[in-house]
Parts: sequence; structure tokens; C-alpha cells
Amino acid sequence: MPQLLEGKTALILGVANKWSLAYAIAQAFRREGASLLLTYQGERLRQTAEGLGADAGATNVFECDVTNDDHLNGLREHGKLDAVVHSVAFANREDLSRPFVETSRAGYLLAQEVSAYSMVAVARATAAMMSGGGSIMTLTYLGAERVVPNYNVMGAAKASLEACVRYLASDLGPSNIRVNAISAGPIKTASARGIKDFSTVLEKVAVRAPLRRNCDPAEVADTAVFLASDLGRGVTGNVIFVDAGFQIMGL
Ligand code: 1JT
Repeated sequence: MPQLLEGKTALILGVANKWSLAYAIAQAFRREGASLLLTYQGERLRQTAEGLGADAGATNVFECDVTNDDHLNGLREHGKLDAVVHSVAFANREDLSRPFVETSRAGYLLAQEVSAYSMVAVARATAAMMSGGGSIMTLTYLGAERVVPNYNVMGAAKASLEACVRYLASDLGPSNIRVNAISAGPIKTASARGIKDFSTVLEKVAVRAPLRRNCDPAEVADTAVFLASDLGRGVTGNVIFVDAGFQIMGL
């Protein structure tokens, strides 16, 4: 089998632990021959990220807090890139359980800054490193388009993120840089753990989805491979659902 990402270098932001979608994507990219640069947020995650980076055969593992302009400006020292994976989001726990109408200004702005604006900042910082064209992608969720109980402030942040994907695709298309989002079905990552009624969400999806099951990180990662590879060369500004088909159902 030819390797789909041979000769390409990918920057993957958001490796927090072995359940991270970013880590599944790193493993799939490595399988397909890419060179990997992995980033993590905060000193607290350094050891874990370095261990996972070593396991995935990463060339380099370093800190990148997407709210820190010095970290974003420092990215350019890492040379040429062909693909960027933005797998970063944050919201306060209380904003994912209390009624949405009670969302505070600070909680709303925090979710927007980390989960949506960071995509714009990362795209600006890395577009300059993709002189030969490239592929930038992010992760989103159905809660951006539909009301999913408890997703709340993240729904508003992901709606903003998906709009950012379209505007970035329009701006960067002339430089042959594609920008897309993968809308993953609910997956039991560390972020999802501790979310109220998350197990019920998984059960409901498995019953209603056309494929009658949930999705796993490897399926999301294989779609990321497609988007990063030349197979995805005609695809930009899109949200691709990797959700066992759940999103198409009306009832
Ligand atoms: C964040 C968290 C972003 C959990 C996330 C997320 N994107 C998807 N999930 C999982 C999820 C969460 C809920 C849900 C469905 C999926 C945790 C905090 C950081 C940002 O509702 C049905 C609530």
C-alpha cells in the first residue's frame, strides 16, 4: 500500500492524553508516513505529551498554548508544514450542565477564545509555513447546528468555529491552503468524561445512527488522513461528518 502522507509534515495541536482525538490522528498520520510535530497546552501535560509523541514517532513535541501569541509566533521556527490539525477546545464545566441561558459573559468568551478564535490565530500563524499549499483542519460537533442537551456554550463556540472554517477557506484558498472541519460523533475522550449524562448520549446515538453504533477515534483519524492527503485536494470549507450517519436522521 502506498503511504498517503509520505514526504509531508504535520503539526497537531491538542495532544492531552491517550484518548485525545489529536493522538489518534497523530498515529494515523505516522502510519501514512508523515513527519509529526505535536503540541500540548501547559507544563502539566508535558510528560504525557512527550511519551505519546515518542510512541507515535513524532519528530518534535513542544508546548503551544493557543491563547499565547508568543507561542503562536514561535511556531514558525519549526519550518515547512503541509498539514495542521487544530484539536483544541475548552469550556467551564458548569457551562456544560446548567441551563444555557445562565451562561456567564466570562464563560462564553473563554469558550469562544479557546475553541473558535484559536483556529483563526493558528491558521494565520501556520499559513506562512505552508508555502507549497496545505491542509488545515479542526474538530467540531453536531451541537454547533442542533440543540444537544448540555452541549450549551460549546454549541455556540463550535458554530463560530464552523463559520471561521468557511471564512478561512475563502481567504487561504488562493494560496492552495484548504480548511475543513470534521464533525465527530460523541466519543468517550477525557473531555467527555464527567459530562452529565454522556453515557446516555452514547446509547441514544448507537440506537438511532444508520450504522447502529458509535464512532471511534481511529475513524475520525482516517478522515483526517484523507483531508491532509492529496486525495482531499478538491475539498475546502466543509464540515465532514464522521458520526455513523447520526446527523441525517429526522427521527
Ligand atoms: C469540550 C468538552 C468540547 C467536551 C466536548 C467537546 N466537544 C465534544 N465534546 C464531547 C461532548 C460533550 C457534550 C455532549 C456531547 C459531546 C469538555 C470541556 C472542554 C470542551 O453533549 C451531548 C456535553
